[in-house]
Amino acid sequence: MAKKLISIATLFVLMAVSVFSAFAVEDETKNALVYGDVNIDGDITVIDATDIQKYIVGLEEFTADSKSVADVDSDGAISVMDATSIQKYIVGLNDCGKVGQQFVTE
Ligand SMILES: [Ca+2]
Ligand SMILES: [Ca+2]
Repeated sequence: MAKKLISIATLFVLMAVSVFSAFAVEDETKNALVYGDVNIDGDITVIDATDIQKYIVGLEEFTADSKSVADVDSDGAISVMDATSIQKYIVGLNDCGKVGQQFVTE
């Protein structure tokens, strides 16, 4: 009887661990997208601002994820204003829209 209880307890622990891991993976995916990090390399740099300028003139293709985090002023369009907001963020100015905020897909 005691043996049976132990194996049931072990089963619950294993279930709890796998549920926890599933949540951990989900969180990691959500953390990956940040407004302004257009090339999704984990940093907001002048390269991201440049990528937006290239996108505007047709030199760069954006993935759906990149498009989601590129419109940092939330006006519905990816424009030079968004690139400017990223540049402001880099030099520490205010009025940089949602740059640096986490993008949540809900
Ligand atoms: Ca980046
Ligand atoms: Ca915009």
